[in-house]
Amino acid sequence: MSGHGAPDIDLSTLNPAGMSQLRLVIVAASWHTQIMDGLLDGALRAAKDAGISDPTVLRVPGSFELPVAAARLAPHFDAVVALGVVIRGGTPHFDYVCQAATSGLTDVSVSTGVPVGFGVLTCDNEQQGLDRAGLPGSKEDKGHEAVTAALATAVALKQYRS
Ligand code: DLZ
Repeated sequence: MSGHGAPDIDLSTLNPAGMSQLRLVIVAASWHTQIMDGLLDGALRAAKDAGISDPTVLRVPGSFELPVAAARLAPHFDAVVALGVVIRGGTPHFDYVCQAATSGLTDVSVSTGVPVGFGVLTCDNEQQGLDRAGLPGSKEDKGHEAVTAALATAVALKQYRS
C-alpha cells in the first residue's frame, strides 16, 4: 500500500465556518520519538489549517494503549486522531501490537460513531517511518493526513448527529 491515489482534501474549503468549532483530540503513543514528533507536528499543522488552534493532545506509552484512550475520549469529541509508530522487530510482537491498535481503533470508531483518524505507521524499518513522518525530506505526512481525514469525516457526518 502506498500514498498513491490519496484524495487531495483542502481543509480550508471544507465548511470553514463550522470546522474551527469541532472538538478534536489527538491521542499519541510515545515510541520512536523522532518519527512520532514528526507525526504530531503534522497533526497539529492540520488542526491549525482547519482553524483549530488548541486541540487536546493526550500521550500514552505505546500504540497498544491507543484504543483505550480513544474509547474513553471519543464520546466527548467530534473527532479523534490516533498516532503511533510500530516498527517490526525480530519477534511476532509487531503483529500483535499492530492488530490490537488497528482493530481496537476501528471498534472505537464504529461503536461510538465518532471518526477516528488512523495515523499509526506500521513499518518494516525506521526509514519507512521517517519517509512518512512529515519531517524535512519525508515523502508523506501521515499525521497531517490523519487529522484531515478525521475532520473531513466529522464535517460530512455532523448533520446526522443526534
Ligand atoms: C512492546 C512494544 C514494542 C516491542 N514495540 C512497539 C512499537 O514499535 N511501537 C509502539 O507504539 N509500541 C511498542 N511496544 C509497546 C506496546 O505498544 C505497549 O505499550 C506495551 O506492550 C505495554 O502495554
